[in-house]
Amino acid sequence: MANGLPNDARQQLEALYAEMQPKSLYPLWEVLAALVTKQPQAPTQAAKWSFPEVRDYLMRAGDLISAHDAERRVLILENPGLPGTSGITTSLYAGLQLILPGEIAPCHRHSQCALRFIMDGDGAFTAVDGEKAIMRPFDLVLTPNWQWHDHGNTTSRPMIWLDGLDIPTVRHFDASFAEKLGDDVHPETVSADDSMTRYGRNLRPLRGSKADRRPAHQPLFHYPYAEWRDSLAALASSEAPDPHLGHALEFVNPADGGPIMPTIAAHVRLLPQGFTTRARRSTDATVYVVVEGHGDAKIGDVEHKLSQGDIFVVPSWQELSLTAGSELVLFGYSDRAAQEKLGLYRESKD
Ligand code: 1HN
Repeated sequence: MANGLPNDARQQLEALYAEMQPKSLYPLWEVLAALVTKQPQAPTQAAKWSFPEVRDYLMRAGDLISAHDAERRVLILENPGLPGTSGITTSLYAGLQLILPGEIAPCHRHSQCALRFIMDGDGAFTAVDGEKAIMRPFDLVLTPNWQWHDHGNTTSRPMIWLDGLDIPTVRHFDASFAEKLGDDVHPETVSADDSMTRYGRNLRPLRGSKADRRPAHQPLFHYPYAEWRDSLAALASSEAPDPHLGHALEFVNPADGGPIMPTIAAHVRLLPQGFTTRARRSTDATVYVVVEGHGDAKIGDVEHKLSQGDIFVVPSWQELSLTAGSELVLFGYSDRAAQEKLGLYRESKD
């Protein structure tokens, strides 16, 4: 804002603004400080959802609309600071999806990439390009962008998972494409979990060979709980936790050792009972799931009680300190993958 101007000049400027406005012209000097802030000024608010509460609403929706009619039966976790955007942060989306026994969520593909983090139920599948991943509690399953995907539940129990997508990021770039396969289910191309044996064991089929099925940049799409939990446990029994993170492991794309997808990074952490992390902030607003245990999250100046199943979001550049009331295990995802490529990512630690 150009302050301290004589009244006369101010009046003439206002007249100039009024004359320019119909031509879609505006003075930068009136808005510069709000455009280029000294530090992030996120509209995103810290927020928390309780899984049992969302589950009840989701089951009620399940009585009223089928997965087929809904295409995807999902309750969006919209950030209270971002009304009308369907975003949980300014770049990411989160929702809880229900698929009932016998249902199919029909096959489609889109520019948005997605992760699924399994919250409830055991044994339903996501198929990616015709390869089923059998989903077990707290597994991480990816749907990289533009890959065909359908979900099906052949078990006798409802299946609920968290969907994390880069919807607001794709909207930001006006780069959204989507199409339906037409058939509900993609033809099965290989047996279930085939990619894990080809690409998930520090091996890959020789490049260009017939066995090299998956896209080279995104070969693996299933990270089972049994594996990541075991690694976290081994880490926790071998050394002291990092003061700011606890014991933390990032999920990586075996093609390049980088984040799981071009726009989204994901990790898990374990805090021993009684441990409190030192405050840390970062530019990647992060969505967390409480996988095991209970505790507290201090976000900025506000304390939030954490129970198993809670989903909570920490806005960009707000300090986070976690306390484990019992051994606490968290899953988290953020847009750090995109920010690092753009040279924007920063963090600071107390
Ligand atoms: C989508 O394709 C899925 O495939 C879930 O399960 C949520 C939200 C917006 C756009 C596409 C899915 C979605 C979505």
